Amino acid sequence: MSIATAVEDAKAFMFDPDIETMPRAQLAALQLDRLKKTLAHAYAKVPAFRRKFDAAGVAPDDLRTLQDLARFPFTVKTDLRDNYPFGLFAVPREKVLRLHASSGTTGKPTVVGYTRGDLDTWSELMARSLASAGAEPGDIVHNGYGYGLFTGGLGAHYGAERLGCTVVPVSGGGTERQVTLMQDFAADILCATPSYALNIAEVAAGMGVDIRTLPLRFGVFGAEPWSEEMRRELEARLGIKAVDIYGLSEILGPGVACECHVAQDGLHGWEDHFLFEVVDPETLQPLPMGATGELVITTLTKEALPMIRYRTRDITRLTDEPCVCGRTHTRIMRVTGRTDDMLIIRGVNVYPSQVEAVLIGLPDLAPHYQLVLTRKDALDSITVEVELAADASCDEASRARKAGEVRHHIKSMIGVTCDIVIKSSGEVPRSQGKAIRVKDLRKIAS
Ligand code: DLL
Repeated sequence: MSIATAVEDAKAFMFDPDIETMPRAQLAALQLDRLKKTLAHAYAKVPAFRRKFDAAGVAPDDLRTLQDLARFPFTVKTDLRDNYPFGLFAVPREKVLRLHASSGTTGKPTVVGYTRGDLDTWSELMARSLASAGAEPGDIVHNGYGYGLFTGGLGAHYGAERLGCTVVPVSGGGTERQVTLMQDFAADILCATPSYALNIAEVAAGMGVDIRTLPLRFGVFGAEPWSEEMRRELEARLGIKAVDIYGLSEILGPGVACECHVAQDGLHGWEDHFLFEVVDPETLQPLPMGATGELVITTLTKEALPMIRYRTRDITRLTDEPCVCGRTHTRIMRVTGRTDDMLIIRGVNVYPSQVEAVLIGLPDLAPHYQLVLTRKDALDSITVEVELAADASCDEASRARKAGEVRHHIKSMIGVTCDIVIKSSGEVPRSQGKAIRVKDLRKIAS
């Protein structure tokens, strides 16, 4: 396909072509206008924001250009916890039509709320994202994201309906039934976490169902870090194009950014509703376009829960290089991990997604793995537990050879020495939603 055809093709399916292809100057003017309103709204309605602004010696009127945002204080997850449950809401509680919450590893959950207007914006941005991922009105969307307090299920659900699709609200779990429904209803689009999509592919194979022969065209995968290697694996196993979608509950839920199926190369961040910055996670200074650091997001239209410079902890970089699809919105390149997921093993920084990329590239292994952390005599160790492919030979000698090979590749690609445990097929726990990649036994041991 030539680039021109690709652009026309992609444009045909844009949910909101005027906005998605808006020239930069116009987009920046829209952002400035909305940013001023958001700062004023947060300052007037949320005492916690007012206190933070006052302490930093800034007021909403100090913002004259988009660059002035750098003078405003960051918001972090503990601000939500400290104001649990509704303290950061900028509207009376009765105006909040929906609550979602994410359970943290420690303490209270993070609670987020949406007005009618916010729910409308969310549906629209999810519809835009799904269309960018290849969905079209009339498609059947099999929604395997969890329904409930997690934003994935309902977020994708209302977006798909807004686009004009038929939604199958199946949520996570009951995987054999999911395969049967995908077959019987002839799903066109699969929405799920990448790890759960892999689980579906495996269960289907076990049932003797070849998903590649079904009408399924696109997978819209997100909610956890995944690698290019995992993308290729999912595409091969499911016979689809796999597209990356990003979001977080504190900002919206799914639909903050999404790849286009044309380029599959970075996620278009919807800049008419959000302002993206990347900062150095140590110094907190803004980094230039293209540099890798922590993603910081400011909402531009949120009513119930405006967020000013929210530190996502997600590691990525932005690019403003034009995309072949014709969309002008800045792309967030794949989120490779979180600052708080980063493992430091004897001085080497390791992200689980880096290990994933190595494992999937090796023959005779299944893409199921977990990293186990232990501590002995104040020294941290990492054990990679990975499964053999179902058809690989599993005698002791082959396992030992395989373990040596994995250890060597991880050492040479990532620079860390690991212990390797080669598990038999089916021994690594399967994901029903967000996969648990790291088992940290250090606190228990010490
Ligand atoms: O995971 C929202 C979502 C649902 C996004 C469905 C995409 C699809 P939370 O539970 O609040 O919200 O978790 C947000 O998940 O800060 C990232 O660390 C991670 N995350 C989300 N999408 C991606 C992605 C939903 N595409 C946290 N790649 C975020 C890497 C992702 N990490």
